[in-house]
Amino acid sequence: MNLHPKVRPWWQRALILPALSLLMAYKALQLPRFILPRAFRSIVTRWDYSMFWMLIKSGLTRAYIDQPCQFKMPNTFEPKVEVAADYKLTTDQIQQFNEDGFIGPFDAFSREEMANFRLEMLAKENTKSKTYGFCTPRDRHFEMPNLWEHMTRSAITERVAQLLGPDLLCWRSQLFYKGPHSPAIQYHQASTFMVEDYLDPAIFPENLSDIFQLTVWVAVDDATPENGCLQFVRGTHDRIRTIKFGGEEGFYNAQFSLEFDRDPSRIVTVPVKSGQFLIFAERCIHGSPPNTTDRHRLAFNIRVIPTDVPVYTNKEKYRSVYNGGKYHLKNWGVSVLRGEDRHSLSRTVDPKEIHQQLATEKRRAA
Ligand SMILES: O=C(O)CCC(=O)C(=O)O
Ligand SMILES: [Fe+2]
Repeated sequence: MNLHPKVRPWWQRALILPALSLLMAYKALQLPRFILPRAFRSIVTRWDYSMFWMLIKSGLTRAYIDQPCQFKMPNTFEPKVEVAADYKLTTDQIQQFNEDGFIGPFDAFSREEMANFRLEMLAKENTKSKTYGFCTPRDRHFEMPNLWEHMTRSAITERVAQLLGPDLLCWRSQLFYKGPHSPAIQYHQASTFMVEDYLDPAIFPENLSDIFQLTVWVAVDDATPENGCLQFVRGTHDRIRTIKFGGEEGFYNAQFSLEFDRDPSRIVTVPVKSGQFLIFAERCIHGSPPNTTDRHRLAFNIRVIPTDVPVYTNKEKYRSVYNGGKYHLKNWGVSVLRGEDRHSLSRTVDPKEIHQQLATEKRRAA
């Protein structure tokens, strides 16, 4: 089933609606799932009743953007690990992060490091990923040693560890080439489906009300209100919102509009200097306005989870509705950013090993 968020012609909706109602009844009656085709089995297992009902009652014009969940404020704002003095977050900062859903900017890289990395990023633009075999900005840390080195810097990992715990994995990274005069990345939020597959979640946290994933967003160029720095809607990691299908706005290839209170007093615009980074819950509503300048705005991000969160379990391919179709996962894996992976719940890849293999192949070919 294609779950692209677009408004379908009436006859398609007339076919899909009864099928969805049947699947919802199937779930309610707790009928055996193993006999269902995989796509239906996933829907019956992964969607809760509110997801079915939102689609059905709106006649397939509205849906939850992700698995619904309600954030539960932690009992304590003590850091989850002790770290070196340079990277320490105060309990006030951690409380503020839990209230707002984002924190930063913090310093991590020198201007010179970012100037070098900018050239590397530009050289990779429009090139095929060695991991996936097609052009995608995703997961280039498997083939860019400097990207991986930057991702594992203590300035980043030690701060994230205080919010998420000592043992951390990266399950995905992305390069952002926001070109001159390019459009906004519209407001979005994500929990487990990551605005992608809608049949299977990408990540499987035990408790949806925790903060189980953080995004680290690093500015390679200065990010300003003019070239499209990030904007957050304070406190909106409290719950998952609904989307209206179709409409003016665009999220890569998908077209939808997120339904939330656009009260300007809650919208925070966060300029970030080259070499600085932000940490945020992907569930906190965020986006970036258009780049109105003649220069690009380069950045990269990392999705970080604790080692007890499984990713893409038993999947060979993962489908992204907005970003380049099917991702074959045979070369993909989670990678340890900090600490140790005592759970081994997902396929694991050490990017350094791949870098070495690629360097050897290059030497041989020369
Ligand atoms: O770089 C941007 O404009 C958007 C970034 C974003 O949505 C993310 O890192 O999750
Ligand atoms: Fe995002």
